[in-house]
Amino acid sequence: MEPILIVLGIILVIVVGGGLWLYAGRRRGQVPDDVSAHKPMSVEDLLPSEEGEEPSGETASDAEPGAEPVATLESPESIPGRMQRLRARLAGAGGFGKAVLSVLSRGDLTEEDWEEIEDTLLTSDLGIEVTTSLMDELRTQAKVLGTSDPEAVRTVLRAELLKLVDPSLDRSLNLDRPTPADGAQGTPAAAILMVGVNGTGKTTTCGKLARVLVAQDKTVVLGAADTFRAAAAEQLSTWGERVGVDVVRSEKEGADPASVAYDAARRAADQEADVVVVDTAGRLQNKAGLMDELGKIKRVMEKIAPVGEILLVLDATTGQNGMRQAQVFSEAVGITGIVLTKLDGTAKGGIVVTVQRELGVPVKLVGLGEGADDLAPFDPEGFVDALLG
Ligand SMILES: Nc1nc2c(ncn2[C@@H]2O[C@H](COP(=O)(O)OP(=O)(O)O)[C@@H](O)[C@H]2O)c(=O)[nH]1
Ligand SMILES: [Mg+2]
Repeated sequence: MEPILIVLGIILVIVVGGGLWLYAGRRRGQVPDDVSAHKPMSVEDLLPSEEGEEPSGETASDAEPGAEPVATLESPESIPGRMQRLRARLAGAGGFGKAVLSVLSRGDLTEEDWEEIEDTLLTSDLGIEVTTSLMDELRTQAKVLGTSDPEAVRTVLRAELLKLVDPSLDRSLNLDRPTPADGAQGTPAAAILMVGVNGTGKTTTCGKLARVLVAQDKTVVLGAADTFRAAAAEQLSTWGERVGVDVVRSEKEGADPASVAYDAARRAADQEADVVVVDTAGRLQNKAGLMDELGKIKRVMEKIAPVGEILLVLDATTGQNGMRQAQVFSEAVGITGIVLTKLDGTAKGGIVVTVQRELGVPVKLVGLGEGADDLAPFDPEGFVDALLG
């Protein structure tokens, strides 16, 4: 072959190869959204996000070369990031603590001032019993203190509210891998059962919780045991797809919820997943029916391994009515923790105290918005600080 042809060939390879490399580089540079998904928290992150418009999209075309092609996947926000954002949102709701604080800071309180404080506490869903004892405590402290120094008053009120919320309670989710039931195959996952009245936020919480767990590098299986409405399984599947979590569901509307729950626990054990989260229907037809359905779901799941968490989902905006429903659920099935949703929609944070006292179990998670990452572990100190503004 002519040497000139060899030289031309080499030049051609360099030009074409270089061009392709540059093109690929530009394409990589064309996805600033992906880059911004990993930037630190900013003010915009504190604002409510539009449904389906989470900033953390990641698609297959953005992935490292050689990675498995996957559908549009989202990377959920980390725990510290969401705590900070949720705290800001809670403070924005204007807690009752702030109102009480402003009266207390007047110093030399008249009977009228005390009545104002009492009214504020009562309308915050603290209940009469807690309000009365808190009033006594505050009156005593005010006498001892004998000052209107806002900092000192704040310290006293903060301590009293914190005592009511009880920072000593264990609020961690039980995610320990359970011991398999006798004769069960596979490696059972930690099981979480989500229960509560229709509309309180169960399905949403299952999805948000899956995201929290994925952000903690856990593998998750979701079970759509609300077979009452086909839309419920669809809703859960959408959540699952967004973070790349398997969803076990029945194609048949009205299928046996217990059998779906069992299949989900089975699938999780076969896959050696870390956690299985099972959504249920919230029909409150009568207590016997509820006990029957939830009891059966729990029993069949326990053919694989014990259920470590039964979370009661409560809507914080429903006040006393919600409390009555909660009682029925807690009698129907043993509750291990409470998820208080829609705290963003109420300044009545007193419900946290009331529900813990009446049900005897801690609030473990709180929902503070409709956004995908608007769920966080409940933090008593952060909560009280937010109430005080
Ligand atoms: N503002 C607000 N809305 C919520 C929260 N959690 C759930 N929701 C909304 O409540 C509605 C009912 O939720 P869903 O999960 O379907 O309730 P379920 O019937 O118990 O499964 C939906 O519109 C959710 O977006 C929350 O923490 N804050
Ligand atoms: Mg639902």
